[in-house]
Amino acid sequence: MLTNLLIIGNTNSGKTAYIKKLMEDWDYHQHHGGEVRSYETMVCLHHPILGDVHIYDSCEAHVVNDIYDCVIIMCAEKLPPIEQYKNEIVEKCGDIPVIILFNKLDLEDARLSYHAYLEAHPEDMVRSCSVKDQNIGMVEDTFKEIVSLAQD
Ligand SMILES: Nc1nc2c(ncn2[C@@H]2O[C@H](COP(=O)(O)OP(=O)(O)OP(=O)(O)O)[C@@H](O)[C@H]2O)c(=O)[nH]1
Ligand SMILES: [Mg+2]
Repeated sequence: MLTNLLIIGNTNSGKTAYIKKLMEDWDYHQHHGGEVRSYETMVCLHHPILGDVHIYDSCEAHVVNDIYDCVIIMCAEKLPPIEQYKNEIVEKCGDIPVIILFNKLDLEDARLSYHAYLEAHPEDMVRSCSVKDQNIGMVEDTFKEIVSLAQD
């Protein structure tokens, strides 16, 4: 099973840090030209149950295309243009799961932003994590749930 996942969001929201954290925990292998750069990454991870997961990381909405099974919109203290991303996703990918993932929950500003968003958007699939503090929000747990959603 192969799952293609896109992570988009503002610069500095922690997209690359999130992927690097997953790579520490999952068996990682390089795949045609895939590499971790701070900007626009493509990596391949393998999980014994969830199978192969290709993760793309960008801050540009234009990279959205129909290969994706699921999109993570990464947020931190500042919100990216979520509505614009969602429109782009529906147009290019149709009805796929979109997860609004708040990172940096170890920081007060990100926590405030997360709670405000949750309250204002009860219809959205909103999750939270912290790459820096695994006691606050396990990166791997949120990711496994997201990949499972993408495979449904
Ligand atoms: N406190 C805190 N800092 C974090 C967390 N996650 C990432 N960071 C820091 O935030 C900064 C930006 O992280 P990146 O992963 O480079 O952000 P990015 O979204 O990939 O940014 P671009 O590549 O510019 O689009 C780095 O200094 C990270 O160490 C977190 O959960 N908590
Ligand atoms: Mg990056």
